[in-house]
Amino acid sequence: MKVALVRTNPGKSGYASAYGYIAPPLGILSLAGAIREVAEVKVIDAEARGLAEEETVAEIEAFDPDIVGFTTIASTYVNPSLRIVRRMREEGLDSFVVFGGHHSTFTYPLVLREGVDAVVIGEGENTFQELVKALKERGSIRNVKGIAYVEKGT
Ligand code: B12
Repeated sequence: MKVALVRTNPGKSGYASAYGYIAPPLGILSLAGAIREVAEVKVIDAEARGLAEEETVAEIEAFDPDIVGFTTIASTYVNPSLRIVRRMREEGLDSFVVFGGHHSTFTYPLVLREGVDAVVIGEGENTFQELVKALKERGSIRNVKGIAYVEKGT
């Protein structure tokens, strides 16, 4: 089971220009630690590396993950993440897509409407590990608590 964890590049950040640094993506690093026993993990930090969206898509495709998780701890990450998901789909990559972080936690109906497969609500270490295990072992996420997803249109 291969999992890519992505922080997209929202372009100019007020903090980067004011303080001259880009903070490490603590959330997805913590998640990577939480799932490394059950999956091979690759972290793609497009913001720190200044990757364009097509370069981010190319890195995801080259890794060919079963699951791709996008961090949306700030709303600035949402549109770039959704554009990348659309490009992945256009190019035939059918990885299971998970969003997490503050924005998606509070707006999951909107995010799910855009074609995201599941949203992890709140802190992700335990829930995401359960989700990865469920997909690996059963192929179904039905009994995983702490997620939002669409089933039969609801
Ligand atoms: C530290 C921090 C920063 C730092 C570093 C952020 C970073 N790049 O890592 C700095 C100072 C740079 C920063 C900047 C900004 N921030 Co800030 N920041 C925080 C703060 C205080 C903590 C975030 C953190 O590191 N938490 C610790 C880590 C371990 O947890 P985490 O990232 O939340 O991840 C966990 C869960 O969210 C979840 N999760 C997260 N991602 C994913 C992905 C997947 C796939 C899954 C399953 C789960 C998951 O699981 C993780 C583990 O439990 C939060 C408030 C808070 N108390 O959480 C605000 C907060 C995230 N920031 C916020 C904002 C608005 C911003 C700015 C837009 C401010 C600005 N106007 O410029 C910028 C955005 C920069 C950008 N590039 O977009 C808002 C976001 C609200 C929103 N809806 O957009 C918050 C919620 C504060 C608030 N209440 O207003 N921020």
